[in-house]
Amino acid sequence: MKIPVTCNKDCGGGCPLLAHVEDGRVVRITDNPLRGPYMVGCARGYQMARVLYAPDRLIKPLLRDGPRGSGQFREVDWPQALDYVVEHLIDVTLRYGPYAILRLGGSGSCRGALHNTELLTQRFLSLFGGYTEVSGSYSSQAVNFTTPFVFGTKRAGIDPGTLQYSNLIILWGANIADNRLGCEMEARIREARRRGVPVIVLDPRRSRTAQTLGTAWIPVRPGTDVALMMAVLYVWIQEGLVDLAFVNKYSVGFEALCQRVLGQDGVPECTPQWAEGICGTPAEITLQFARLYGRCKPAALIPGLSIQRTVGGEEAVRMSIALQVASGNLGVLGGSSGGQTWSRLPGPRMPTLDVPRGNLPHVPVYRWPDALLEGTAGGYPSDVRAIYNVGGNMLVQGSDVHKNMRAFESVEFSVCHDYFMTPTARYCDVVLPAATFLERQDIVFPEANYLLFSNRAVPPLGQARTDYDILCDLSDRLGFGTEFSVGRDEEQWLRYLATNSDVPDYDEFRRTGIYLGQDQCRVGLADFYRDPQAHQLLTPSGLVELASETYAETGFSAVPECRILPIEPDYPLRLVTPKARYRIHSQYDNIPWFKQREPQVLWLHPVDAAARQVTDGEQVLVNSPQGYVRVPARVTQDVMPGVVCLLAGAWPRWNDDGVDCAGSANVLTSTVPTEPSQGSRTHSVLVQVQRAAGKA
Ligand SMILES: Nc1nc2c(c(=O)[nH]1)N[C@H]1C(S)=C(S)[C@@H](COP(=O)(O)OP(=O)(O)OC[C@H]3O[C@@H](n4cnc5c(=O)[nH]c(N)nc54)[C@H](O)[C@@H]3O)O[C@H]1N2
Ligand SMILES: Nc1nc2c(c(=O)[nH]1)N[C@H]1C(S)=C(S)[C@@H](COP(=O)(O)OP(=O)(O)OC[C@H]3O[C@@H](n4cnc5c(=O)[nH]c(N)nc54)[C@H](O)[C@@H]3O)O[C@H]1N2
Ligand SMILES: [Mo]
Repeated sequence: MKIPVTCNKDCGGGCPLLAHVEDGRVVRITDNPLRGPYMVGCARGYQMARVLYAPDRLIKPLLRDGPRGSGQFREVDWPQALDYVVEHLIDVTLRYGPYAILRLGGSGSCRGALHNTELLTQRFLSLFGGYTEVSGSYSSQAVNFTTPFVFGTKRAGIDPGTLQYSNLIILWGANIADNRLGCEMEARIREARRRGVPVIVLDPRRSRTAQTLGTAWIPVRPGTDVALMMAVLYVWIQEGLVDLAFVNKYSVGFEALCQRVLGQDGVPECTPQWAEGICGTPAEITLQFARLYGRCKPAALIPGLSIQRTVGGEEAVRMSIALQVASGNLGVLGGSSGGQTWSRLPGPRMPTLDVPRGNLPHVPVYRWPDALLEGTAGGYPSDVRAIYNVGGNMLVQGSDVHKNMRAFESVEFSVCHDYFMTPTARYCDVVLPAATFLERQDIVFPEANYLLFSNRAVPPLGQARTDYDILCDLSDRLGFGTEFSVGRDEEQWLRYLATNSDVPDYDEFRRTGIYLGQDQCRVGLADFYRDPQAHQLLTPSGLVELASETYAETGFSAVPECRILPIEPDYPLRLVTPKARYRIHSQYDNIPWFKQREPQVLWLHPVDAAARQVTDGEQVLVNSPQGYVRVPARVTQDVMPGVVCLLAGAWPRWNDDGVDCAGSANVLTSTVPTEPSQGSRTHSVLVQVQRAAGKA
């Protein structure tokens, strides 16, 4: 039997797949043949059966039976587990009020209409009577915060299909070959490259994208992109490459930006030589790049989310937009807005599970452990005593793992739904075994213009249950079961949601697994480009605000500026912590097939290695003010001098000295956010590296 399913992992993808089921088991997963020609899945979806049938998969509810973090649990039956949860949620709320429960979660299942780990938990806790919510996004907080000041909207993305019209593609901190950022993106770029289109990759390391998709790699130190972007604009101004008619028609603030770039009030001229000192990018390369970019149209600038997960990342966002405006590429087929590539444009209508929106206290997600540890005394809106975690491995994925452990230790009660005994689950009091996407059905939202139906390939393994079923049972016990489920099971929900959608035939949708929206070449802000008067932006001027007085009200400069974290004598290396190819964040780290394909190592340039007498393969100690990690060094020219790289997502393994010997990147990161967005800055981390011999 071949069953259309959807990989709903958080790569922007939503990949249409086919589960091959024999004798009640998923034996293989391939692409759904009814997909579009450029839609291809990847190992993380094709190999999902390894997750489904992993020997360490949780299949029974567990209650903690030893100290937090010890991993000692005992199996209980479902009624016992659910009664325990109900009793403790009520107890905490009676004693401390409703806001004492913090909702945590992450990218677990964030693309489903029904089995959406965030919406489900929000709905449940809202009906329970309230909770403390985390606001913002680990992924894209700085760009989400900043873009509305510039465009009046966040919705300024592109469809990958439009790349067929591009004559230049710039992947600015976007590692498409590993991270995907949508199901089609990689194949579309590959196709453009075959047409002879230059694909320029700007990254502190020669990523797989630089190796396999790029026609050129331009190294740039992490967190310094804004300076390089200013130098590009400088060259354009000097060489008459600015599209002034475009700038005047569509934007305000260009003059102020020019003044900044040309140097004024003690701010230096942003020449390529100036940028070289900051970015480490040779001035000659910047000059050539600026000329190519200024002349080759249309040009699609595809920024990764990486450039805004840095200190001052807000400014990189503003400058990348400014470049697309100054070069006349905004709103144009084959161009892009320079804002988030990953920002859903209006697509086929399909509602999701709704959440009663109350007036809840919020804490910025990047600061959740601070909110737990400091509470109202530290200026946070509530004192949290319990954690409800669904679809997140926050202890590992949140910055500063040591702090996260303290935060989990500080609460009186914690629950987790997951597939595995993750490091976060180990710190919880109750761990409930959840079903994977192969064991349930859902409607899934990809980034591009289509919807996917994911059928149930097999029933849940053992006693695992869907998050929806778990929360239905808890709601029943708490007396609001009818409000939570509205009497609908999974199938009834999906049929109900589809009734109010653009999908004309639910059964056909379910059978094929895919519904394509009409326009596969949507361009963000295309209406505004066609007629800026009739489609004014929701900014004070109605135009793109390259300088923004409203933004200045946040306490930062109206004009984009360089706010770059300086290195410190004790921590002279800049660490980046990008995504692994064979993990989704921390997911799959426990599955040997994936683990074997990507050893957890510290990338270190030969110059930095020699200065520390480190040889390739040798164990090194990496430390920041937050902690120590011990991993083998990979001495390589594929990372810039002065920069080191450790992929995010490894589950920590502590030795007796409190050193993590697995290489968990967030042992080194801090919860101090980038301002004013309060976003993550996991690519602005300063560390020192030394030989590990005798140290750990
Ligand atoms: N250093 C560093 N840290 C980072 C990042 C970085 O680049 N560097 N990236 C950040 C970003 S962008 C993000 S989005 C976050 C992600 O942070 P998280 O979302 O916490 O990361 P995951 O490891 O994907 O954790 C998801 C968990 O949900 C479980 N899960 C998956 N599907 C389901 C489901 O349907 N139901 C239930 N109950 N559980 C499910 C998985 O088994 C897994 O344990 O990490 C952030 N942290
Ligand atoms: N395989 C895989 N794919 C994923 C995910 C995953 O966990 N695994 N997570 C998904 C999610 S939730 C998200 S939010 C996206 C994240 O997408 P991104 O944030 O774009 O991903 P990163 O891997 O953090 O960084 C991408 C590239 O940028 C480089 N880089 C780091 N800092 C800088 C910088 O300051 N400037 C420049 N120019 N480059 C820099 C890194 O070396 C890396 O090669 O990826 C999604 N895709
Ligand atoms: Mo993310």
